Parts: sequence; C-alpha cells; structure tokens
Amino acid sequence: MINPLLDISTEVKHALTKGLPIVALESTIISHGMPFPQNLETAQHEEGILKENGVVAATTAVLDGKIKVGLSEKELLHLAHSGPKIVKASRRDIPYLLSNKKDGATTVASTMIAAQMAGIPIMATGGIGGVHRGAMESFDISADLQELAKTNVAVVCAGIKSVLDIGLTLEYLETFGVPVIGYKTSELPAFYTQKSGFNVSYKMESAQEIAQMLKIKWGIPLQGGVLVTNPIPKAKELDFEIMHKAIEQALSEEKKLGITGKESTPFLLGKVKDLTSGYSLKANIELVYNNVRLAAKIAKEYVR
Ligand code: PSU
Ligand code: MN
Repeated sequence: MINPLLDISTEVKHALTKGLPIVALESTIISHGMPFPQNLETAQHEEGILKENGVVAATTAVLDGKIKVGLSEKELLHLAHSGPKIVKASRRDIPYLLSNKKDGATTVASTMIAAQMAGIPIMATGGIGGVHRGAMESFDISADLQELAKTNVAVVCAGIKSVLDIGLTLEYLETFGVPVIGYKTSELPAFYTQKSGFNVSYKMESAQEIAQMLKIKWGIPLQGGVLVTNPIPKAKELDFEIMHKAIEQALSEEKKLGITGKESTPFLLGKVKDLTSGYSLKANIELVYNNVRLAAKIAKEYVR
C-alpha cells in the first residue's frame, strides 16, 4: 500500500515498477543553497544530466500537504523563485508542514526520508550538514547525520565543508556506523577543495564496487546510510588559502551577528560566495554536477 501522504510523479512511478535507475535530488540547495537564477539552472541541469545518462530524476519537496518525489517544471520554478521564503524542511519540520499544507524544500535528511519511502536508494547533493565548529557549546549538529545513521539511502556529496568541524563530523559518523567512502580518493574531500587533511573510511575505485557494497550492507541488513564522497574536479576547485580565509571571516561574522540553528548553513554559504566574488558559487555548481554524474553511475550499477 502506498502511503497517502506520498506523491510520486508518473515518471518516477514508472521507473520504480520497471526497475529503472533513479536518483533522488534534494531541494534546499535550490531554495537556500543558491541564489536565483543559478539555483533554477542548476536544478534543471541536474535533471538533464540524469536524463542524458538514462537515469530518472526524482527531485523531492513538501508541497500541498504531500511529500513529493519527482517535481514538475512548475514546481521546480516555484522552489527556485521562493528562495529562502520557503521553509527549509528537515525531519522535524515534515509533520507540521504536511498537517498545515505548507510548502518546504527538503534537506539531505528529509530527501533521504522521501527517497526511502518511495524506494529510491541513491541521492545526490552538494554537501551535507555536519557537526558545526563550536558544537560543544552550541550543540549544532545537523539532522543529516542522524538520518544517515538510520535511513537506508546512499548520499553522494563532495565531502565535508570546512565551515563545519570535519574531524568531529567524521567521529559522529563513525559512532553511528556510517561508512564514508572516497570515490577514487583516500583523502576526504572538503567540498570546494579536493583535500581536507582527513581520511575516508574506505577508498573505492568504481561505481560498481560502491553499488555492490550498498547491496551487501542493506542485505545483511545493516540499517543506515552511506556517505559517498566525490572530490570536486581539479580544474574547478578553489584555492585552499583563499577559501580558508573566506570561511574564517564568514564564521566570525556569523558569531558577531548571533546567527544560529537552521539559518547558519545558508548564511555561511552566502557569505563565502560574496567573499570569493562568486567563485564559490561556480565551484558549488560544478561539484553538484560532478556528484549527479557519479550518483547516476551508481544507480545504474545498483539496478543491474
Ligand atoms: N551544504 C551546501 N548547500 C546546501 C546545504 C548544505 O553546500 O544547500 C543544505 C542541505 O540541504 C543540507 C542542509 O542538508 O543544508 C543542512 O542544514 P543544517 O546544517 O541546518 O542541517
Ligand atoms: Mn544545524
């Protein structure tokens, strides 16, 4: 029986019944992660890349009292135009939004929930939330990490952003049994840059190897997600020192302004973009495309 609160698009439904490869895509990256119109272009191009590769795109959101899996052109436009006016919807926000028929853009955590409900095991994004710097005081640990601990979806991302405490984020993931895979790398990528100074749990050389491990994990079954980290292409990465400075400045301005909670990640991303004259946005877009390409390969191997 299909959950009446779940609304799966015709195309995604068809793919599910035929066993075709599908990749779920989050939507907070559209509303809060990027400005208009780059957000719309990116969202459309992500879907385009999947299509070109013979994979069905399932962008998710909470709309009209339903968890939507697979959005229409009009719905994508609505999210892109709304920007931060729409609710950034993580796990805790879903019940309220559904019961009040309010719209929300899904974070990694809530996209994993939607994907699992629909039966889609792979999703792609730019970056995940993590343990924030200073979390010992603020307790700011993204709900994405708890979701990875319990929901059976593999998340393809560009590693862990250095606005976060990378070391503590890795410790948290280890405690909750989440494997951190490096695609062709043993060093964890740090979103805008290929290197972070931290190691992944395991380096894997192919999408086939990753898909096989996912099947084994969930076949045991061991509950929970897997983080697949995919370094930004060398030619697109930002200079480490410039990035480091921009992040330090963004963090100190955030502190001065007293910004906390769910506003933190969007604020930091926006600030870093301004401080790098938009270069970080360009890199962000490129790494998203790179992740969507890898997620497509894994999804194809998974259904083989
Ligand atoms: N990182 C980015 N861009 C984003 C996000 C993270 O580079 O748009 C979004 C994702 O949706 C992620 C969320 O799931 O921020 C994490 O927010 P928080 O730290 O408040 O849980
Ligand atoms: Mn948070």
